[in-house]
Amino acid sequence: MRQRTIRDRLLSLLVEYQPKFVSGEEISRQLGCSRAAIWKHMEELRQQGYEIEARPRNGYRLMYRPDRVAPEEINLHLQSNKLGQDIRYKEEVISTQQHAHQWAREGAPEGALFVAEQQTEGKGRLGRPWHSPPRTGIWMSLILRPPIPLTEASHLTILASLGIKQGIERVTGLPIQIKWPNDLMINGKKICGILTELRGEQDRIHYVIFGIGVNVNTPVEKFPEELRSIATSLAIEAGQTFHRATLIAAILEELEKVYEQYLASGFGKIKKQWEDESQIKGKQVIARTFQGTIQGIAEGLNSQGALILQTDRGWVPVLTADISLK
Ligand code: BTX
Repeated sequence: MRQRTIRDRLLSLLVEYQPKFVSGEEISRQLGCSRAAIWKHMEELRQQGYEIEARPRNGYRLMYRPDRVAPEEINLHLQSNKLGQDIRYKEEVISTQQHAHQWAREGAPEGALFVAEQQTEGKGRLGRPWHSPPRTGIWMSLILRPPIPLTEASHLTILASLGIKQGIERVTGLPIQIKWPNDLMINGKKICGILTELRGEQDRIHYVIFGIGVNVNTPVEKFPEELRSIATSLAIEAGQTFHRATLIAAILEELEKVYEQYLASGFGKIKKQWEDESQIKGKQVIARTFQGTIQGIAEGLNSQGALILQTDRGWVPVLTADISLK
């Protein structure tokens, strides 16, 4: 398990006592460090936008807590074994995927997470852009090192969509639909996209990076015109905003459960659960693939994670495509 830093523990104490004061003496005692060290960490928190009132006789009290997805905020909520135990954070990046790839090449541990407040060139599949405005969504990349062959890589997007769905539902209570292979939707509009990228050889995956983008508190006017009919956010759908760090923690915890289940017992149960939750069986599907368009009735997933369509020409497995329901 991750060692919590002094700053993590200081923030956690201030949050725990909020709206009351906590004395400098108590902080020193609990954190096991000097008043001077505490003062330094208080100043760092203030620079990050936390408002902390200091009164000579009462101590310190948290007046305002900015909505940030920094590690110390995520750590306040996260109870996982591996996922998110090592977090890197930046205010603004081109794409969190870039940073995660570099980190993975340098040996990032399984479960390492790169998260940013804003992406200037967030990317979707096939080089498509992913709109990632500042401080309204979750833009993060998670590194895993599953001991599976490349041929089973399709399992990963399936299990990611299940885990992320469950994490978002746990916090928001909103009903999320899964759209194969990599989108989560509410009322037919996209709230989350998952980009799975990996490096490996035939019989071994070196690492997988799940790029996860969730529109959390994005108001309608922050979506560009062309996305308004196809995209939505959790806040728009629920009529309330959500604490993004809490959501990240829930997503990581639920994803970890599904991933551990996968490593322990294979794809079978996950496939079944995905089929039940996606409600895709029996639906008329149009799948746009590199080879052309395929129309058929969805039968579910095969053991590889491909979507099976019953077409005029018989069963066709579709490994990657953009699909729409007829
Ligand atoms: P995708 O190719 O399935 O979806 C991209 C398409 O979705 C775009 O062409 C556009 O039509 C639409 N779109 C763009 N931005 C949004 C948005 N914010 N909400 C809803 N729809 C949108 C999906 O690819 C995978 C996206 C992964 C994004 C994450 S964010 C963290 C990580 N870093 C990074 O650069 N990408 C991933």
